[in-house]
Amino acid sequence: MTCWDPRIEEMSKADLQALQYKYLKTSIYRLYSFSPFYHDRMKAAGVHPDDIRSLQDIVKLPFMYKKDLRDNYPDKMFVGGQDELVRYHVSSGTTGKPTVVGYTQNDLNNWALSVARALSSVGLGRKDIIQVSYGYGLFTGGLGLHYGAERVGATVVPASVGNTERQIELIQDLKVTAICCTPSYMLHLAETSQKMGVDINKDTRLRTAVLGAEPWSEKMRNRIQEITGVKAYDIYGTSELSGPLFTECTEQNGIHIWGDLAYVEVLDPETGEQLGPGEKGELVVTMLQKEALPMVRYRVGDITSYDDSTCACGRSHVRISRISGRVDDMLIIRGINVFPSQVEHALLGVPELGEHFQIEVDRKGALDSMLVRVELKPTAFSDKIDDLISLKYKVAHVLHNSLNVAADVELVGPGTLTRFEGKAKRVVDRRNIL
Ligand code: DLL
Repeated sequence: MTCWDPRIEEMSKADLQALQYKYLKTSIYRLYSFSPFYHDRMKAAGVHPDDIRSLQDIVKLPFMYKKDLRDNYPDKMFVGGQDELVRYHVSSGTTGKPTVVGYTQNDLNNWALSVARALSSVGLGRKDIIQVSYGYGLFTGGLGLHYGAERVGATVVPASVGNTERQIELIQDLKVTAICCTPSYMLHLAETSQKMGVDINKDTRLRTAVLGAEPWSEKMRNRIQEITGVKAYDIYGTSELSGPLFTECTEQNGIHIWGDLAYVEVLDPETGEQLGPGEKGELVVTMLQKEALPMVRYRVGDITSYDDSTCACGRSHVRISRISGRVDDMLIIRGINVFPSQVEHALLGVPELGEHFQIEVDRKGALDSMLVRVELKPTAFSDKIDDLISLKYKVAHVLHNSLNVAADVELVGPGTLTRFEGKAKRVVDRRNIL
């Protein structure tokens, strides 16, 4: 096991909780005094910083939502003056207004520290050459991984996204040992290298992939590991919390949340009640040391569960399970909740199918309809119409069994669907388009 910060990462639970309480209390007093937004919100909830007398009292504090950031665009929620800020990141803003996140120098230091702990927990360090193939710029992926990788002393290749053939040449020529990108881009990279006649396992030194920024499944991990021979680790974070922050360790058994930086709760999204270990609900995060844009009880909208037992790696901090979807990307098809990750999981159980798929949701009359368009593997591609029809029925049956709702299926040839360099757009929902 490689701990970047053993004093913190292996701290006893009692000491960690005492530290969390100290940071929480400081942060709440600061917000009450200097953030008009949070001062008003606390007053409306009838809570004063003096009411927070233990870590458990966090439940008395009001929530923060993504909508708050949009409503206070661009910087009305920031604490402190512009002269204390050293960077902005801006989220893509696919729905509604974008959100802006500001960072002080301490915020950047803590972010890099968090990523450094994350990268060293998957075994990366000074001997590694890490290609960062997340977008650099307003998106947090590129710069977030970049500074964390430099902090562990690795050599960074700031490749950013795009120009996949060139990326593969760089992996070969610069003897890259680890890559950071989205899982869908990792698949695209694997496909492109096959086309170029490059066997990632034999012809390169790539052994580790740090994949995140979009939902993916355990089956997808297995597929990526099989095709490429690379160990794939899940990395998680959101721009509002800083960017990419937390990963699994080499046990691949849950994402470690550094408890001195973040306090996590998992809530029933309907009632807002705290759930227990292993129970799935909405992730709510309080950042304990953030300065420019402190986030308290932030309703992230991601669905997960937590485990507070000590990991086999020795780290004592809480772990969360792989994100299975978002409260708000949940599709309701004829009254039934469907997550794109469930569809992926079901499709990957069919050996003839490739990894790329798209879900189209529409409304025919009063009824929702769902079409799942999925690529065949090159080996399963056939011009025998009967074979294709029976495979199509098989896929429809698998989907129905797993989702409890019927879906139309369209099988398409390998390489037909759009590839994404950033986050994959798996769902086209036409129901809201008038
Ligand atoms: O995606 C930060 C990031 C960059 C994470 C690089 C990991 C690697 P946002 O653009 O604000 O930030 O999007 C955050 O993406 O709330 C999740 O819904 C989703 N997401 C991020 N990582 C994962 C993951 C970055 N490992 C939103 N698994 C989050 C599932 C993820 N979903």
